[in-house]
Amino acid sequence: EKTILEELLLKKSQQKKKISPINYKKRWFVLTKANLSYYEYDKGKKGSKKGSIEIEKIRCVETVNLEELTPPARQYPFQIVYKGGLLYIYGTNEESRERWLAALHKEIKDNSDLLNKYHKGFFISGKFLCCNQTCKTAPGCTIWEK
Ligand code: 4IP
Ligand code: ZN
Repeated sequence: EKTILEELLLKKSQQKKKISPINYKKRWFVLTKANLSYYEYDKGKKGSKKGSIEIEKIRCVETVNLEELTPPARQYPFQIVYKGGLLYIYGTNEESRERWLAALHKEIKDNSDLLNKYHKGFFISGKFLCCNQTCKTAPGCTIWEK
């Protein structure tokens, strides 16, 4: 499958389990028509695959508002809302983030079940900072201007 875009980006752990740690890992992200996948990356080499999201399962791709006191490495967050989870990724700079948003928007534009509303705040400590809803799958609080 042809690569549309690839870059070393930071990601936040998805915390699929209740006791999962919050941590940030550098992963080599690869976008194809079918998947957004991320791999280990060490000494300039792509390693084993750590995760993958099917493009057709994506429901929203958008920026996220910064938390207070965000370190320099996490200034350009964006979110991937998909059937099965919520992934936060950090662009290396504004151009990097814009490139990923544009490429992803192009690939998901004909997806069924794209959201009309999303959350512009992070989901942290069991709630969305934007609306205080406590369920990760709670309906969005802000119109998504696609
Ligand atoms: C892991 O922490 C990594 O951050 C995983 O990211 C992440 O999986 C795990 O979240 C989290 O527990 P440790 O390495 O300290 O175990 P990666 O897969 O990039 O290594 P995600 O789902 O974010 O890929 P959970 O929710 O899968 O446990
Ligand atoms: Zn919200």
